[in-house]
Order: sequence, then C-alpha cells, then structure tokens
Amino acid sequence: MIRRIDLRGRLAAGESLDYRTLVPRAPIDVEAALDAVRPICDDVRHRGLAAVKELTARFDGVELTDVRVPQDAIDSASERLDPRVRSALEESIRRARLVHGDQRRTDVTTTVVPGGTVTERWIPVERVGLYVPGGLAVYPSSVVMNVVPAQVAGVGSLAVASPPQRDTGLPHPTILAACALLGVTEVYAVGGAQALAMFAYGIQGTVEPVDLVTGPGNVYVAAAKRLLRGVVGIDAEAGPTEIAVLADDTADPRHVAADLISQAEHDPLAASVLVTDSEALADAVTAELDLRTKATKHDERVRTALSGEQSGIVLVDDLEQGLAVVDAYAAEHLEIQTRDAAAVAAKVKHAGAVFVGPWSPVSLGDYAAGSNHVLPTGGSARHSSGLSVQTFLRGVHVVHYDEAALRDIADDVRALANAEDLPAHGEAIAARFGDE
Ligand code: HSO
Ligand code: ZN
Repeated sequence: MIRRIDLRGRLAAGESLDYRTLVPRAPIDVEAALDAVRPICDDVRHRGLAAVKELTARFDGVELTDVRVPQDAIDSASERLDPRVRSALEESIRRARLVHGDQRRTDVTTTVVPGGTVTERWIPVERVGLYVPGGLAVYPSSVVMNVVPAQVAGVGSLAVASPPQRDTGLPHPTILAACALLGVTEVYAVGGAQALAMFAYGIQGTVEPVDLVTGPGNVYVAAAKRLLRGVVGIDAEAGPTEIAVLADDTADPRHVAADLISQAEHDPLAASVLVTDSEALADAVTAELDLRTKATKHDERVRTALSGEQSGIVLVDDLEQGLAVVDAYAAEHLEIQTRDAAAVAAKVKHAGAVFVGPWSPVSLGDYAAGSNHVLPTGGSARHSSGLSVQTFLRGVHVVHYDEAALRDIADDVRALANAEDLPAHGEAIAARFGDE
C-alpha cells in the first residue's frame, strides 16, 4: 500500500536527481478556504459579539449566553480529570518548563565605540490568544506546548479559545483541565475562524484584542491566520503532520512501522516517509505496516495517509544519499535510526525536530520529552523553527550614543545619506554640530 521510490544506482548511471520534488507534499489549498473565511472575519469585525454568537450557533450548534467560560466550569473540569491523565499532563508541563526555561534570552549590550552602545532588549509580547481546535482533534498536549513557552517568555495576558461541545456548550473538558493546570483563566467557548477574528479585532467590552495568535487548526484556521496577519501577529500556518525516518539495517522494523503509523493517525493527509539503504528493512517495514494498520484504531485514516502520494519508502544507495534526501524533504519530524545515530543526526541541516536513536520516538516528543511539538511543516523547516520562548519575545535595539561618539561617525552617516540621495538624513546629524 505504501509506494516505493528506488533511487539505487541512478546517480552512478549519471542521472541528476532533484530530491526536493521526490516526495510531494499533500495538496492543501489555503487560498480556496480564504473565500469561506473572509465573510466570517468581516462579520466578527463589524458586528462583534452578535456575529460570534450567530456563527457559533451555525457551525457548532450551540446557543451561547456568554462567550467566556466561567471559572467554576474550568475548576470542575480540573477536579473531574482522570488522575492518570492529570499526573501525565503535570509531568509533561514540568519537562516542557525545564527545556523552555533554558530558552530565556538575556539583554545584551554591545559597546560599539566608547560612548556608543546598542542593547538588544527582549520584551515579551503583551497579549496572546491561543486557539485550540476541537472535533476530531482534541489536543490538551497542544495547550501545554503553546502556553508553556508563552508563560516562560513572560507574556502577561494569555487567553485560550476552543469550540464549544454540542451537549455542554463548553470546550472539551480535558482542554479546560489543561488550562487549569497551567493557570490559564481566560477561556472562550468559540471555535474556528470566528475565534481567530475575535482575538484579532477584540469585542468591545467583552474581549480585549490580542497582539499575537498561535495554535494549530485545520485549513480554515490557516486561512483565517493568513487573512488576519497584519491586524495581529501569527505563528506558522500548520499543515498536516509529517514524519521522516532515516534508517539502516540496524533499525527494528516494528519500531519504524509503529512510528510511521503514529503520525499517519493524525490525518488522512499526514505524510510518513522512510528513507533507507536496506531493502530488507524496507520489506520488513512494509509487512509490519500492513499488519499494524489492520490492528490500529484509526485504520482508515492511517491507510489513506500511508497510501497517499505524500508518503513512501525511498531506497537509497547509502546513508549519505539518505541524508541528502531527508535534508531536501525538511520534515517536521525526523527520526534517525541508524548505527551511530547521534553522529548521523549531527549532519542534518533541515528538520523541525530530530529524534535520535531507537529510544526517541516522535510520540515521546509529542507528549513528554520536554521539546515543543508545534513544528514547521510542508518543508518550512528550511527557514523556520518550531514554537519556542523566542516566538513570544521581540528583540528591541536600544541605541545610546553620546555627543563625542556621534561626532566621530557623523561624516560617515552624511556620506551614506548623500549616496542614497537622502540629504535630510545627513542634515539631522549636522544640525547637532552647527555645521549645516
Ligand atoms: N504530532 C503532532 C502533535 C501531537 N501529537 C499532538 C499528538 N498530539 C504535531 O507535531
Ligand atoms: Zn502526534
């Protein structure tokens, strides 16, 4: 069911191979979703609360009296949380805080010349809106992955929005419980594009607008982010999950197959890619995929994802070619299951996160490694990083020169201003020294 792409011998035969087009990405048409999302955002912008309530009735089948989730509903979701899940979430939060705590930035002052300094100050974003999807995907772990770096960065005001469930009119109880464990008290029972528009524009007297919106979501959420960018800051437009595994004949085919399936479980459009120089491993993984897909709960989704053109097993001449293939692919998640995995991993240039050796599966990172699971998809790992404390900080240069230091550089500034035919720039320097 999973297709095979055999590159062996092709370089030796003189072929030139374009690794970047080898494994296509799933087709996601954010542009098309813009048309559906634009009137929703406009409506929320112009009619505020009335629009949010009407849209919630239409899309979620819930008549909201209040968009804000009352504190006692958050508290009681927390009290009713399964103790096993509670302790797992607590450990996940603890580990994420450890790793993200080390991402804090300190202000640095550079003395450029005597009397002339530039300080880079790191200032947290003031107010952040986190969107948490409902429906098929209820991910309390994503609440952790978004809230922890924001809190560590020092974001003062953090609100969460998640769609109401039909029976309770409230977001999923595990989402509410995760908010409680993280100390988030401002939660809205609003979903989809209307939630993002509500955060971006605010609702007079009810919801303060935010400066930055983060969080996962489907193609409509991605479209809303694209539309609202500029009104508000956004994190990445997340696409379907991807896993690439670079493996040699030392890898255990059961582990490789289990890991490929673990991410295929997210979405029929998820991508699972194995790159290996071992035909025996490729055969064994193919057989394991078959067995495991039959036995797994979300078998339909997994089968569709694995047989899609975005998934495949790539056979390469050697690990060097394998590295070139996975680098060109720039996967959201990359596992290295080879001899001397750490040394191979050190050579990787493009991946959202790298998982080294047989005991570091992607699902560990999804929940409890301490690393962040909001990672660049669709090849954007070539230029972007996953969510981190840095996402919620702005670096501001503070320039402080004294008179002598400015005088010392004045001629250079004027020369450059004149070269750009912007003489008023030079005059702003000259005015200070009475030589206009
Ligand atoms: N693998 C997903 C994150 C996730 N997995 C949430 C389970 N829950 C994207 O990195
Ligand atoms: Zn996952």
